[in-house]
Amino acid sequence: MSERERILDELSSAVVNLDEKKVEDAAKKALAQHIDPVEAIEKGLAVGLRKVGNMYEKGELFLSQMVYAASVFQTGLKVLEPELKRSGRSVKRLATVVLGTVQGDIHDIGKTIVGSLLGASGFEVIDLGKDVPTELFVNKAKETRADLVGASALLTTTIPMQREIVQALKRDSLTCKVMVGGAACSEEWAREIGADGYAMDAVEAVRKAKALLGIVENP
Ligand code: B1M
Repeated sequence: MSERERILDELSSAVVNLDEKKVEDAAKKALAQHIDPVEAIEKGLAVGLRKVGNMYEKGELFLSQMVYAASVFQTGLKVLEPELKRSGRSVKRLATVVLGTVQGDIHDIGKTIVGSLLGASGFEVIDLGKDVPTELFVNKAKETRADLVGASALLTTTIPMQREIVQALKRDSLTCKVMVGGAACSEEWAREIGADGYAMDAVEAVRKAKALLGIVENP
């Protein structure tokens, strides 16, 4: 196992083992070893949190442990985030994105990562937070003349809100694009509800946002 793989594994294991101290140390090591913060998040921290989700689903963990794992994840993220933001500091604003987790859903970790990476890639991100009513997505999109609305949903019970957002924006004749994401949805779902795009992770979200808005990547 290479040093890089070992650190990614430490990040993931620290989340699974609910170890705040280890996650902080591993995140600092990742930065010291110049591991891309996006990779440290996606291939380290997020892998651990998804393992925790699977263990919870199988009844191997209590809800309180899943809550704690999310906070361990955030501790690691706090160490990595400044580097993530620094990488995009000098980029000029490409377009405005209104982003949030849909109403009824309080899962905001993935959405926040997507927002950070969009911000670091030159987008102006207006993050509405979690449990966001459809009306607020629409009003903010109007007020800020957003180019893109991004709606995240992780529960099978809350993905219908993504459809509601697509329909409400259309009803108000807003021409902004809509991107959906989150563990509960898929490319097929995005097509079914008339969203313009779907992304399975934060890196793809940036790529999709650029593609939807016709922003040409620097060679
Ligand atoms: Co909950 N939870 N949770 N949870 N939770 C899931 C989603 C679940 C799959 C766990 C399981 O049972 N295996 C399950 C949903 C089942 C279902 O509906 N099919 C579940 C459940 C059931 C629940 C509760 C109902 C539990 C209960 O109370 N009995 C409850 C719901 C509360 C509510 O929302 N009303 C609940 C609560 C919680 C916590 C509060 C404990 C915590 C959330 C803390 C927080 O977000 N602040 C939590 C967590 C941590 C999880 C898991 C373990 C991890 C989610 C996460 O943060 N992943 C999750 C299991 C799983 O997803 N496999 C689970 C890491 C994150 C980086 O990935 O969010 O997928 P993700 O984001 C990715 C991509 O999806 C994508 O990019 C991100 C970065 O790569 N993406 C986008 C996300 N949004 C995007 C938007 C885009 C584009 C891409 O464009 C706009």
